[in-house]
Amino acid sequence: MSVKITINLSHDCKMADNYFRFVFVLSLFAVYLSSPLPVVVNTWPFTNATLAAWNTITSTNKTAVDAVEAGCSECESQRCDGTVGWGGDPDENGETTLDAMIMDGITHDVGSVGAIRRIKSAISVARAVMERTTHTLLVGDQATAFAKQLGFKEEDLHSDESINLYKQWKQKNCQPNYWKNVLPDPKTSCGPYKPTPFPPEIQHEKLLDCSYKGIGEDNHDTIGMIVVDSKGNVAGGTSTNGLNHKVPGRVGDSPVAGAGSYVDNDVGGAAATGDGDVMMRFLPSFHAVMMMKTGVSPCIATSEAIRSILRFYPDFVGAVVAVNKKGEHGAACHGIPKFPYSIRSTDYSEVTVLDVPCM
Ligand code: SD4
Repeated sequence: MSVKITINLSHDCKMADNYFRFVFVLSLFAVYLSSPLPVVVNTWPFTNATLAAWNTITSTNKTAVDAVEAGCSECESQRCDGTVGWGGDPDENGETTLDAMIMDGITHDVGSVGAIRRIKSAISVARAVMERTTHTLLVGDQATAFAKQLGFKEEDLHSDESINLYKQWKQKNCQPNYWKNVLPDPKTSCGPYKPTPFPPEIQHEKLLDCSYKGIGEDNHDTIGMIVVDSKGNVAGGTSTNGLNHKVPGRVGDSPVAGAGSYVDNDVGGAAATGDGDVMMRFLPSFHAVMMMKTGVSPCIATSEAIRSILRFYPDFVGAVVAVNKKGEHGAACHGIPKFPYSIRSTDYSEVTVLDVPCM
């Protein structure tokens, strides 16, 4: 059983770093000279997923990849927050499609699926892409065909919730949506749309429009998970149904290596959640891991990854969580009051939720 404790952390990286050092030193005195490994860290208070990954990584002969798959699968079957797994966040046709990825730090291999249709276990199909092909990313109906070929069950991903969400959205004239520079005016009307014939001088300004809609505290809840096993091997992964009312065919950041998640077996790993259309332009997970490679703490590394996005998108909403090979962890976020992430390690004897105040 998982017991959820919430600890509020200071946003100041130095204070947070000192806090973790304090926990670490205490654990040295209280227990013995042990490492905090293995460690499981994931976005949001998805504590059952953390526990499933922990139970896997502490079982005999299980790998960090096994643990990431088990943790993300748990969220997919629980349909965490309605934003992971089947039956949530329908697209403009009322269909739920799934994005997922898994990355193995030992081989630096990645498997992903984008906008996969009618298959519930997206993270396991992503793993199959990694282990049964030399590709990295399969999308849409062809990802479904790949999954079926390997024995995954084709199923309807609609739920009562997704059907109602879709109906309400249609009743509100398809508001909000993600269109711009089209007619009829997407701020008041449904499609089908045609491109606006705007003059070239305003084209540049219009194309820089970055006011994305429909993203809030309850609409960006991808599970992103990093596991470091007791030998220091790292794996990472993500799973999500993306954004409510997305344009059909849209693939977010979550299945993109370096954006949704990234691991380097010499360093550690990171995972992101939030406005994926913006995040995939910056590869924040890759950024955080590369920062950690220079020796900075996960807290500073994630803050820098978020800061680089804010230079261009000051209203950006999202978060990055990271953990290094020593088991030190941290997160940074923007656009929401706080970002909770879940952890289990030998330092945290129960699954614990840490709250980071956002920049
Ligand atoms: C995406 N990053 O598809 C995801 C959104 C998210 O739950 O976090 N959704 O853009």
